[in-house]
Amino acid sequence: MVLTNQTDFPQKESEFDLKAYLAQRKALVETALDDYLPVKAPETIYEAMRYSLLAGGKRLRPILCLASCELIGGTVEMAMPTACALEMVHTMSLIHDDLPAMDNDDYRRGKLTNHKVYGEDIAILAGDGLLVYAFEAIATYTENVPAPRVLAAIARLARAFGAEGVVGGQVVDLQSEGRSDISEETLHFIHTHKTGALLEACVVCGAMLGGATEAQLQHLSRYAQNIGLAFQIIDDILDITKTQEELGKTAGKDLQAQKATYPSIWGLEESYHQAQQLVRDAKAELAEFGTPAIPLIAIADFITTRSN
Ligand code: GRG
Repeated sequence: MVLTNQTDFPQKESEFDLKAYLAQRKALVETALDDYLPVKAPETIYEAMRYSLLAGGKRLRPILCLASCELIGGTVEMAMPTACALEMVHTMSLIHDDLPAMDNDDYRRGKLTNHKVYGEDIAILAGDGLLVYAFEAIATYTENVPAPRVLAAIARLARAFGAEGVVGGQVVDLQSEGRSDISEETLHFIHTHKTGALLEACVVCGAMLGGATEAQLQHLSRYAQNIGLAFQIIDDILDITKTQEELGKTAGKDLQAQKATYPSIWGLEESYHQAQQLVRDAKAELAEFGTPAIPLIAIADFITTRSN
């Protein structure tokens, strides 16, 4: 069963076709991204922005945002501009992360990285353009949502992406490279900020737009924190166990850059067990939502079963 609106929610997890749901949501998001960002003059910058934004990827962040808005009783339409903005800022972070001054990567989403195609100067600006346009898109295209909810979502996204969140996590990650004395606490800080903060914002912003209560936001925030950490643990495992073709980006980068990871501290098996426990904890936070939470439950399971 593919969900198109609230009334389609399945009554049992076994009736829910996650693969079809993810494919349908990905297609909706990609159509909206294409519409929101047409090519204008100067063409080079729009082409560079679109090159990375429309290069594929799982679209997990916008899908989480749409799903949490619907869980609260909102619609896909109410959350779509914010969902796309979340994908824009995520793509921006990937473009900058791949730059020679950061991770220096040649491949992303199965294609050459932005700076390899357009040069470092344009890649920096493509990231900047996406970051700023994300906020313009929310403010311009959100309809049928009370303005205070939209403002709250904008503030939440900005906080998650700035020095208190993704930027802060990236800084500590860069400072930790090549050091053998990184504690589990520091690793936890890096991952909860660099990866977890944005995933949490996706779920929380979607729920805010749908009109969630404070208590519902607390549950969803903890759900997202747990899947965020599980997501990064699995990312570290995949970096070791998969090939470049399977990942669409260079494999084995963490070992090469002498990065501390969960597998380097706990080993592969224990890391996988920890990720599974986090997914169980995440799902427990959804208990009070009943059957409308089935998509978020299935997405939590997908975090540990994904292969790229
Ligand atoms: C935040 C203003 C600002 C600047 C960027 C470079 C940087 C600062 C932060 C790096 C953030 C980063 C790249 C974190 C890694 C997150 C992660 C696990 C990405 C992979 O996500 P997937 O697997 O990728 O969802 P797809 O391609 O499927 O979207």
